Amino acid sequence: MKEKTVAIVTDIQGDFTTAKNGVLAAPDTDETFLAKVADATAVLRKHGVVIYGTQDWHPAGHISFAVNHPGRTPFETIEIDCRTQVLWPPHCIQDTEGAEIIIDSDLFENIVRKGHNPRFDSYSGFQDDGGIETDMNDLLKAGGFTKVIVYGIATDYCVKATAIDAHIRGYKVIVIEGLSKGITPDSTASALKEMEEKGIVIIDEIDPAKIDAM
Ligand code: VGL
Ligand code: ZN
Repeated sequence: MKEKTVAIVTDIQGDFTTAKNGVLAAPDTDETFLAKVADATAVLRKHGVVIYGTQDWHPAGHISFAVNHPGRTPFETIEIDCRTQVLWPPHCIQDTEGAEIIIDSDLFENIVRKGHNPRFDSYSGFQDDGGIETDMNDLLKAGGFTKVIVYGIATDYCVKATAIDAHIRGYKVIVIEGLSKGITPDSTASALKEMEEKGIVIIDEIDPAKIDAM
């Protein structure tokens, strides 16, 4: 029997893209990249892959925003309750334009929001840094999915955390490097290495035959 495959397209939101002059744009996230992601997603969908998205969805008082820590600046790292927290410019604030997903919403069967708890960051689409699960795993279990394809923004944060959490939960995981962009080159390279070492398959472009054969 053919295994059921879901693609989780992470955080394709204005604030993370150069195409929309995003406040936290990953380099090279221009219209060309967005078109490539949208086209590949449409191809996967035609091939029978179900498409899910994640959406970073923060309240204005979110713990990850440097402005909420007096004297701190974006991209600094601080320790909170024994967790390392990178501080970001305010981004993906609920109900703002920058939080909108900017590829065709008709592609998606489901969007899972994350990062709404002001006290915890949540790069992963499965759970936040406080260990509270989103609906993702229940939805995937209910749908009978066994394989998870992950791509989007940012390779070094959301893609990595979502792929690793899917792997931990027992799914076969494939990350598509060519459909993902990271925030910095160094953290992107180490994220790809870390995922590969865990047994996550990294491929450059979508390849339905290869995905089926896994
Ligand atoms: C993300 C930075 C800040 C991500 C979220 O999901 O990749 N990165 N918030
Ligand atoms: Zn965020």
